[in-house]
Amino acid sequence: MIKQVWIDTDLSVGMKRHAREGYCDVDDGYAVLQLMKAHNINIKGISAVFGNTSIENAYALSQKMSKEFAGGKIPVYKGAGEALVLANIETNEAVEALAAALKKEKLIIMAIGPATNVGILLLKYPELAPQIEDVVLVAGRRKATDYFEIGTQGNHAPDLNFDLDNNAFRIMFEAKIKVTLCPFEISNKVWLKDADLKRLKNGDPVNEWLAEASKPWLEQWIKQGAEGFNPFDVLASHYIIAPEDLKVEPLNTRLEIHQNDMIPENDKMVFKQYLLCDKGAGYPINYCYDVVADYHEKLIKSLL
Ligand SMILES: [Ca+2]
Repeated sequence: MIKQVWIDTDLSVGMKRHAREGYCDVDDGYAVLQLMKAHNINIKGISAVFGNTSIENAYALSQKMSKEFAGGKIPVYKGAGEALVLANIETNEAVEALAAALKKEKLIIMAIGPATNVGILLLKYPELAPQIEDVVLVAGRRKATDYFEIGTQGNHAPDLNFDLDNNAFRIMFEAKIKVTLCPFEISNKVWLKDADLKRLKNGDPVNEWLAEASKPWLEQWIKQGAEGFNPFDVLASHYIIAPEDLKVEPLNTRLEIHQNDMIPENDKMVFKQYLLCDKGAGYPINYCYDVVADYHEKLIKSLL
């Protein structure tokens, strides 16, 4: 059966960070590539969103991937450039295009950036909620003390997609649509290393581009004491293509406020929202927490 999928992404492959030294995450590139290569997936559209990088960069990279690697057959739309503002909801090209697509047929949405575009859609077109088969996102954790540790030097990563737009997530839960979370807990079990980048370079231009652009990103992780990097977003695409390769359990999710774990020795009274998933109270979600034993080889083969 062919699955009809909409991609909402903050692609940032090869981009330099604007706020500090270094490069942006490459993981969206792996997720989009994997969906493009999958035989059971029909990509209906790509909407760009801010997140890892600016909306301008994410939009340009979405256009590049559609044009150079899908013959321009996948339409691309520019979405939100910042978190939604409840007091002044503004729609955008991407939200309107997604709404038009959902009016025609039911879709799975792979939302691998902040969920802003989906949140705006559900506020403006609540009647389209039943048309969303599943939204697959990269966010969440079981406990507020489950830190996202990168490398061996005590560096904590944010729950970036959720942190950038807490309200967008809450809107999805309150709309009672089916939500699947692929959190740090699962992606932290999947590693891409230098040998994998070498294997990826199989002569296919998109593979060459992605492998080359991943090198400085890999270097950043190695400098922090890691042996590779976690391609977070690819767990979302893999779940859509072959859910049997992931271990999933039904849990409930809720937003809670706790001290911000991004600040070491937090005595500064700095708090933030957490997206917690357990068997307690909350909105029902699917929680992906592990991969099958031969997952790494399956992942690499799916990208070649
Ligand atoms: Ca992303």
